[in-house]
Amino acid sequence: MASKPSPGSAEQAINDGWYTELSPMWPGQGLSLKIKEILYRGKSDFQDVCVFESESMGTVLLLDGVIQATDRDEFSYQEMIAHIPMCALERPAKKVLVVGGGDGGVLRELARYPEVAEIHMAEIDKMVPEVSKKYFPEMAVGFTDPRVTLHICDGIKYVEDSDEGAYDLIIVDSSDPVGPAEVLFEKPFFEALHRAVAPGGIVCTQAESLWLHLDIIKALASMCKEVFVGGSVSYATTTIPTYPSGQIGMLVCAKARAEQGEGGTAPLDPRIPRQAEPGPLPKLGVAELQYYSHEVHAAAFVLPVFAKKGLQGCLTFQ
Ligand code: SPD
Repeated sequence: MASKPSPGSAEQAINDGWYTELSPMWPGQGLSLKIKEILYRGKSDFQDVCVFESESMGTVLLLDGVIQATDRDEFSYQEMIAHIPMCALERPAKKVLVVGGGDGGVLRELARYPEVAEIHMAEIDKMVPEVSKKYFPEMAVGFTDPRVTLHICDGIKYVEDSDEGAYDLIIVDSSDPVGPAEVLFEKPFFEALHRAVAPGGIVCTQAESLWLHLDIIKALASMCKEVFVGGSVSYATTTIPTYPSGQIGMLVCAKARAEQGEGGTAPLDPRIPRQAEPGPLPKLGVAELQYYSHEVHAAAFVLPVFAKKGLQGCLTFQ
């Protein structure tokens, strides 16, 4: 007898030439994409990995049956989660850490900044960079930048073991909080992130959808406010057709500046872009930005009324 597909696995989600994204995180709905060809299916130590060619969105990467990236729209998420914090910083970032993000898209975006000296990535699943390099060369091109060091390891342990204030920016490019990424949404991890980021630095984390996960965002933002004392916590949003509800956001948490004691200067306001928009990177074949601009940066923090009300008291600038 054939074994039953595990819930959330790619086996469960692929039927009659169509993939449907099913998850208890968005019950009762599921985006469907018509499949041209399945290119890869594997099971790593951590999750189910699948790549397929779709009719409408190009190549698609699934982890545990959930869309992580498609050729057609990945730039909106990768550019926003990288450039919002990079451009909000008061001083150009020199040392950046990416936790997760094994597809390489965020690395590609960070590589656009000539001032960055070191980019570290802590990715738990070696299958994700391997598969991405093979099937998503335009996204994974960031791995070829000489400033990038890939550490295949537990991201939490990596952050805990980092020196205090080691990074100007830490980006947590995680999958959803079910499965291997669940721990990346918990307080002990945020306390470790706070320790590892420099005073005046930023931690920017994938923070789900306003339409589906307002309760998760509320809890996450409130917890971050407890951790980033004297700093600031903000939510920025981007549109992306292949993520559930077509929208995803990020929490942008600024650590208090060294000189900023109680009653001192105001916390960093990430709604203001301070660093120049990065350009193309011909050396790696990386073209102009397609989504991010300073105008989009400022607009990303403007929340619709229901979200503003729902997050009342959880964010620093309201
Ligand atoms: N619902 C899916 C959320 C996935 C966020 N991470 C995507 C990784 C892209 N680098």
